[in-house]
Amino acid sequence: MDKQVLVTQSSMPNFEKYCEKIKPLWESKWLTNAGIFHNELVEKLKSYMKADNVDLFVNGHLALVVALQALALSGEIITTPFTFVSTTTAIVSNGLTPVFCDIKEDFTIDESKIESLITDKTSAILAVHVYGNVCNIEKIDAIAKKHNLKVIYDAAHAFGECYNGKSIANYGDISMFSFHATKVFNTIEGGCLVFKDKSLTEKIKAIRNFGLVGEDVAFVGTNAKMNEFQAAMGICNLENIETEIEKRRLVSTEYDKNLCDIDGIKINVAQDKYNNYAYYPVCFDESVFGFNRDEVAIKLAEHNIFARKYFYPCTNEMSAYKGKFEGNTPIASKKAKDILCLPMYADLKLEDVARICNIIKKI
Ligand code: T4K
Repeated sequence: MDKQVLVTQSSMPNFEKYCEKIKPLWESKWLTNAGIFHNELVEKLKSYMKADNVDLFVNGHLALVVALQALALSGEIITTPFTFVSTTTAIVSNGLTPVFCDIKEDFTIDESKIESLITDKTSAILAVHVYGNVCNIEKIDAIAKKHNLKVIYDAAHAFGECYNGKSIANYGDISMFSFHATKVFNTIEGGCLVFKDKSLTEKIKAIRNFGLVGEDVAFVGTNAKMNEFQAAMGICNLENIETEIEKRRLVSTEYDKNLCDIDGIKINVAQDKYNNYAYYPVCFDESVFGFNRDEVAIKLAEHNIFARKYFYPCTNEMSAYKGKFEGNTPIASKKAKDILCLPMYADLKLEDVARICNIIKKI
């Protein structure tokens, strides 16, 4: 039986180090609700992301839900269907209407198609740095300014990235990062918001804590607080972030080397520019490669290698949303049919990468 390789594997801190870190919790018995590790992680992230306003959440999805609520958006939100369902659900669960815009070759929202979707009901653009590929920030910013719209980035995949010499966290009105177990940086489950407007601080804090402001409930809130075990995991993992990204870079380079010259296979060329190597997405053009994405996935699975179809289907083709919300998104639909994310994680052995590529080549 071939060795099993899953699409990703969580990076863990040193076991003793984590145990040492969480030991004081047995004394303090303070496990959640803005404890010492929570506050320590906030400060460490501010420094790492060079950001002034950072708030932590129990997961990235609720962070995004809270971001949209905090900005008091209304009506329509222009967004992409080529994403994890969380992006669309965050919009709909806020009572807002997603208006789907198509994507470009690099999987991010096609900024040239945004303006034609703006109506008098549009209040924001919610774009996604898919696989860590950075959206066209300048154009999106210019459109938002011209039409007085808010910009939210779902930066779930983009932790640790820089753009134009600045941390990616500092673009748009709010950026959301996911710290899920499958991400470049994890707090087991978790996420954060980085926001421009300091005056949102208390509102965001309140919404993620049941809307409480003192004894009053000022907002219809939720419970989205990060606990101390998550925060401690984050503090330990953050110490290794540079090594994590460097190891991923080596894996990515090995894939590139093996796959770049195969007809019908399109690798993610945008990756090297911004580089956190969160995913290794590959598009299979059946008419040239001879096999479609599903056939490749099955062949890899026969060898105990489990690649994943991130992101298939597009969110506007999912039963919950299909037919309910607008969107002419042929490129997103095509990409969703061709895409396969190959295994990618820091401890993936280069010989396993070579084995995966050989199976693909033999197909
Ligand atoms: N926006 C975008 C663009 C996103 O991609 C996501 C999440 C969000 C928003 C929301 O952020 P969070 O609320 O999740 O913070 C995964 C993740 O659950 C999800 O975080 C992620 N995106 C999405 C793309 O993928 P699954 O259903 O594929 O996970 P699962 O359980 O099949 O795991 C995949 C592989 O990861 C496993 O085969 C092995 C490995 N793994 C998994 C877990 C759970 C580990 O090594 N350790 C683990 O603990 O959703």
